[in-house]
Amino acid sequence: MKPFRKLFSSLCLTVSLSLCACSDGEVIDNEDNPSGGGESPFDNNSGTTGYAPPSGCLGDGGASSAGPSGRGCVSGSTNGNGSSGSNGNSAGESNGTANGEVDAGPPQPPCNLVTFQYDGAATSVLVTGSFTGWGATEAAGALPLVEVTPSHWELVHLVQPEGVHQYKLIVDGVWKTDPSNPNTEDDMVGGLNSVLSVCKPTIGADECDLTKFSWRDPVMYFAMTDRFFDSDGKAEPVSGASDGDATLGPSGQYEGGDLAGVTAKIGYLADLGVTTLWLSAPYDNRDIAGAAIDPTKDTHSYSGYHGYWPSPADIDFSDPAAPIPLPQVESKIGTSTDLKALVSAAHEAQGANGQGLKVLFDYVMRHADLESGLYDAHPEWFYQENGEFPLCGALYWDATKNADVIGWDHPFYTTHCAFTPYLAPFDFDDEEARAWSVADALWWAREYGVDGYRLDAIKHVPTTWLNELRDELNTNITTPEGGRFYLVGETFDYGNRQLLKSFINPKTMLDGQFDFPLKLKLCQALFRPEGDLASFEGFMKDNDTFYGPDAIMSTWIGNHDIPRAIHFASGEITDCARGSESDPASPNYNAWTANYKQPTEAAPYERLGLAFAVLLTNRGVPLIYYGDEVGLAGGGDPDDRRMMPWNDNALNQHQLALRNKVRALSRIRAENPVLGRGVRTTLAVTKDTWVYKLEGCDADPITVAINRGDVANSVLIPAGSYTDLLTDAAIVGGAQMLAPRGVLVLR
Ligand SMILES: [Ca+2]
Ligand SMILES: [Ca+2]
Repeated sequence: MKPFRKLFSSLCLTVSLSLCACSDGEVIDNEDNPSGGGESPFDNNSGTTGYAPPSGCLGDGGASSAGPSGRGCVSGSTNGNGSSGSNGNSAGESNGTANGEVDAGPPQPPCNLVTFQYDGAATSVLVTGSFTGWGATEAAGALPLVEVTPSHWELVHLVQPEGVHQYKLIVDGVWKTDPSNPNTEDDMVGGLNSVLSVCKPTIGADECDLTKFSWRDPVMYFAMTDRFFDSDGKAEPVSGASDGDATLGPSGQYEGGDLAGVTAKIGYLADLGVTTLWLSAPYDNRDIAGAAIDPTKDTHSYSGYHGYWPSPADIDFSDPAAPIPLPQVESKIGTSTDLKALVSAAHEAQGANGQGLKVLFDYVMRHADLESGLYDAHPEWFYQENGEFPLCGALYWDATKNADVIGWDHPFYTTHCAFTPYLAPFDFDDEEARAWSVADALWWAREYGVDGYRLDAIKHVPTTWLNELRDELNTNITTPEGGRFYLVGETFDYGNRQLLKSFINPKTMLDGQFDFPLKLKLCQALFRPEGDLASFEGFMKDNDTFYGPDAIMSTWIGNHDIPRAIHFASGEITDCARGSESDPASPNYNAWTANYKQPTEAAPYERLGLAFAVLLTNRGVPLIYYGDEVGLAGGGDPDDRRMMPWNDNALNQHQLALRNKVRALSRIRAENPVLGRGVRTTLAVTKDTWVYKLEGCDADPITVAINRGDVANSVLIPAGSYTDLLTDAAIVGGAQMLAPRGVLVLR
């Protein structure tokens, strides 16, 4: 017990029990409470609303019934929103009052009232967790469940504070997860914690001015400049980089895409419904080829075409606004003038939301080229041991784990190790190094007028760096669009949500991160035959609040570090966490291979379209990785970075259909901010279908119905008259047949 109790306080991970929204009659689904799902008289997957359970909590399936364990109820008003931190009607807008359909009903219990249950013979059942201080005994704070009927134990408890908690049951002295709660996460000591989330996401009062841009609105697009569009037919290769035919497969070479090419395609992006552009790192990179991270396995050589190998001069930022010499744009993709023209073109474009496109640069702070002027002048700003950079791929002793741990994940080396011997890792414990890097990031932000950064490999940077960057941004960029200079981090981790969360605080750190755990669950739910939307819905409910009320995560299904999404959708790749593998000896090898061809059947494209439908009709900043709108093929890095195909004649009909769907969905999102700002209520969910509604801000609610099945499935749409925004067809509520892998977006 002891080891994990200690770890819990700082490291625990989480998910939640399902919640019921008392106020708006949200359907209770017991799918995620398998032990009790069928027993509750309030079990309600049919879409009916307005049950009145004994507790007086509308729609509550568990507060005091014999139903499943551990439900919180959402009160009828805004709660858990930032500083208010309490229930009540203070914030005005509400997840429940917006639709005007709900009777006042009985008084609402607080949203953090949770019923814990346990079924089984025992002499003592305790619950303990982050809300009890992890006491192991009643005297130490653990809470006793009462045997209300033979072998059925219950405790109704007001869990505080609101938010996400981890816990375990202690049954006759044995610590175990709550069998009635499917939401668990790694407890970091080889087991699992049960995870509980209390209270539902809410809409801040200041988020409902729909005429104003909010960072909850954007559809983001990642264009990797070198691989997007070659405006002049010229490329500037570096000597020795492994070249390949990037139109069809992997290449490590510069391929000719350029900043002017991105500018030329801003109109395409605006038409596609994109409202924010994430541009690959435009900074001057090293000009010679470099070996792979593990050259003993991957013998290819790579150029800096991706932009992740910055090679700054010894720039003096004494005057932060006038550095000497000026930081340089990578000459192989263009000039400073080209970059300014790109940002201007984006800002001046007419996005589908009626506004210009926002621009994020990828910022790379972890390292600098060994041959850079900066390293040459300040080797002491980089972390070395005995004149060498400790490599991230090596093992280091971790006293807290009493084991060797790889540098990528080691508590110290993760922020001090080098990705490769030629990329000098900054030592951000050095105040001067930190100040230089933060000054550099601030200069690029101001000089080019960008609206945010995508921060590469943020878990490899100490939070002091992040805190100082946020401080400088707050001081120097005082009226950012949407009230934030959006900082979205990349922490490549599909399971450890607590780790992702540890970098999120819009006031002092990140606004959000790329939601790796959501990508995993979305892929499993939609692309795998065994996928289950009821389980996914439970995850989503919890995930909505997990990172805090002010967090804005970027949600995604594909990026440049993993095989292309279409191959997960096709079933060619069955492991939704599969990454790039460049070791030819590995059975998962997928980097430099011709194995990943453009699928020719419809189903994979339709499944990918469904994934975009979920992303584009839910909270977060949905990301489109360039080419995914046409289901571009490709294995792992660098095969996932083929040239963007611009000739529609080279695309099959399913690719064109997918692009039409992504375009329609993106434009629907741009025109209906409620999809990003509103609160989701599930109306019905089964293994294969999910019907939900987004509402709030006095906007017309949007009802979404999806069918992940490969056969048509019927769903029940609440009574009313709707327009299907994807087809403009008029739809009347009632039973609707959804095509295989079909979606309705109804207003
Ligand atoms: Ca070019
Ligand atoms: Ca260069």
